[in-house]
Amino acid sequence: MPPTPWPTNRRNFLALTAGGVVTGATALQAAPAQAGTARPADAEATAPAGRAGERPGHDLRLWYDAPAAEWLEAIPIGNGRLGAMVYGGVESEELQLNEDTVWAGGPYDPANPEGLAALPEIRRRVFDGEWIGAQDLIAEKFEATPVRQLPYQPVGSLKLAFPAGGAATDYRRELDLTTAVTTVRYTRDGVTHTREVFASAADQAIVLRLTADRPGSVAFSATFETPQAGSLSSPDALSVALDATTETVYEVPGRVKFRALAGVRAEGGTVRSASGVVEVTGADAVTLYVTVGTNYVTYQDLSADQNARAVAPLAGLDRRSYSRLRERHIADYRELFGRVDLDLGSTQAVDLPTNRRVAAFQGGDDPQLIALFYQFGRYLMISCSRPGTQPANLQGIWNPDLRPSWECKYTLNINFEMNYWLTGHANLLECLDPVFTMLEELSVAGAETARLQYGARGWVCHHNTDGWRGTAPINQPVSGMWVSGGAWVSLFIWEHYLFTGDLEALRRRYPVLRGAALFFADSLVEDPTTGCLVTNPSNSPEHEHHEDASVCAGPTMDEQILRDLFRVVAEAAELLGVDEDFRAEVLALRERLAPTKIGAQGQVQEWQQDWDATAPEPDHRHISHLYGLHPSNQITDRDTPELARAARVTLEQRGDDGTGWSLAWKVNFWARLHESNRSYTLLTDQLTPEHTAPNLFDLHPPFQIDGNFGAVSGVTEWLLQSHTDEVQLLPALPDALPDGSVSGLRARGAFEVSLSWREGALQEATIRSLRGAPIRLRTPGPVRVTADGGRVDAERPESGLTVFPTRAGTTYVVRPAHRAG
Ligand code: FUC
Repeated sequence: MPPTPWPTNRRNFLALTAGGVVTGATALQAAPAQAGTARPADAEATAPAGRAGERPGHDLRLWYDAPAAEWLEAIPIGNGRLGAMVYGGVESEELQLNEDTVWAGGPYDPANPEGLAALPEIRRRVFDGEWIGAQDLIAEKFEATPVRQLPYQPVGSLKLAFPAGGAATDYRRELDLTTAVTTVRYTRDGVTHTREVFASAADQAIVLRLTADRPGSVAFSATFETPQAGSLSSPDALSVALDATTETVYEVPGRVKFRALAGVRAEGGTVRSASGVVEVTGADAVTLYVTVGTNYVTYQDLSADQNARAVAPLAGLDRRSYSRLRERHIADYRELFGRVDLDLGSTQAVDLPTNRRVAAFQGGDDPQLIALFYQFGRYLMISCSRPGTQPANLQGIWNPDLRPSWECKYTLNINFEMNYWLTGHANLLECLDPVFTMLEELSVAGAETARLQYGARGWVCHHNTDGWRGTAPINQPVSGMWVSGGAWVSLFIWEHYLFTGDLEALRRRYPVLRGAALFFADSLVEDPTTGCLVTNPSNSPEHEHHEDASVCAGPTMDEQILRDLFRVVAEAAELLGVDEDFRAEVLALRERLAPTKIGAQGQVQEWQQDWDATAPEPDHRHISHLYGLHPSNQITDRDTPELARAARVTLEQRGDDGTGWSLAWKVNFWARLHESNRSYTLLTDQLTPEHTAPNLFDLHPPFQIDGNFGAVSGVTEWLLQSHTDEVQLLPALPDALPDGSVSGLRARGAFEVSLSWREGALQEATIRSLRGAPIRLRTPGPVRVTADGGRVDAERPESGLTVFPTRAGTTYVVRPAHRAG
């Protein structure tokens, strides 16, 4: 057996869990640490747009029988950086465009230099229960300057107008998730028109193709419109250009400049461009491509030439035929999308347009809608977060408004992390890449905030950041004064390591993780009542413990996040053979964190004091103190049964209503508690028109993409969990989904997992070991394991737990013991 590349052994596991102290419960923080490499996906056959899916009832298309009348009916496409919402009109077409670096404002440093002097008094007021006074002082002296971060901005729209004509018949528009191509087709005046649009990462453009079944029938005029201060031009006879600068109305004036180009390549007919409008008449077919360049290099640097960047992709676009551009796009997309296949069964409902399915959805009558929603979430992730792009903001990359809700920022007190939970299990780890780049940037920007406002080393980021990597507390203290945003996001560095075993990536990113911990090593303070080390000031995200007061010391979530952060920094330092002293220091700090407590109502206590019963909003959407249950592993029914029971009480108290993302978090929470049917019901609540738009965007409301991504994470948790030192198969399978299969999931420990089930029981699973780590496999019943045609010797310490070593590259077949041959 090859050497194990990571510390999976129980000794290590137990040594690192000794620090958690829990009132009335055993505090085990399971610490699976594992290894592996990404597998290139096998390409699947292309299903031509407009035809039936490859497998009946397994059609991964969103489709509609009318053009989009509004933005939430339009179809999102994206290549990670460029996004468009495609309306699919008959008289006109609109591609509402985004580029992920188009933010209002410009480089600025919001750290408040008055903060440090005010900090001792703020802390005193918090410890003395003068919360409103503390918040007043924070608002006066401790908040960011300016106090609001900047909004993410739209580029504008490319608009096509078609010649007048009769009514359209046989209209259909669709998005094929297996190709990431959207198609519009209709017949008008005896001619069938077809339009395909996709956003190519391979060729860095949005590509639109117009064809007709009668020669010479493609005609339109095209131009840009923008809400920004911009101008139109016709740089040559075949293209139009939009040049603009983001709004200047904010305290940080707009300095992002961009150029959008639309170039036309017609087959037959004539093309002419003048005064920013391009006209095509009598063509057989037209390929039109849109490129966008901006001057944004990094959050500190706007020195790029937007014109050169918009022009750069044109050479490749001009050289390639449309079918080649399409092929390159599909091959690139499928490398990611094609890894996971999910089949939950299907009914007649699959024949309905997607918007009508959402309106009619009741759960079991349309299980395929759950699979479609799942794969749509994976599609969105691939479309808005790729190596080299900005990470997914509150709306991914899709935003038509100058003043979007919550500025369309990166909100770190739940939304941003939820965006990325799916990346491990749903096998899209490459999409995490922009998060790591952002973390590096935050570790620089946040070092200034740490130094100026806390007199601390390391780095800090509060509850939001923007395109300029603002890290100081913003808005009102009740929401903005949360200190653990950066710490939470930095844990993705460790998660990536658990799923891949990529030690070199961990080595590169370790300084960021270390810096996150260093900040708390310098800024934690001793709670005068308990002697524990606590954050102060902070809050339990956005939740008031008393009327108008949320600021407090040591909210449970902070202490849980730091328990994880200090542990993983210590584990990483040990693995990398670095920082022996700091390792000892963080482990000692970890011992002194406040434990997760159980309150008088039997609930998980949200704050150090048992305020839960009287807090003014008992059904608040944030359930931050259950961070320990999900995404962390500090609360499990096996290792901390009292806390798991208390988590149930908390979830009952909070109730089953909420925003889209809040429902999605509850799907994950109940799955972790193995309450499959409750989890399922919450997902079905999410999949109703209140929380799911006709185009399947999740609604807070308004549109917020975290709910889409959180749901993918939750559905995966029904089928596979790996947050403890075990890989669990079918840990929370809902009764409503008795038959199905999934392939290509990934588990911590670097395993690729496929499985099928019938009548609610595991039929077969295959586990491919990517790094040769040993596995502790938990199954619903006893299983036998074979590999290379022979039986695998396994230990069975208890029923349903099978433990065996693995070899890298070997696939293990797992079958119920009673059926195994
Ligand atoms: C947090 C949440 C809100 C919203 C916003 C973007 O502030 O409390 O519900 O999701 O982020």
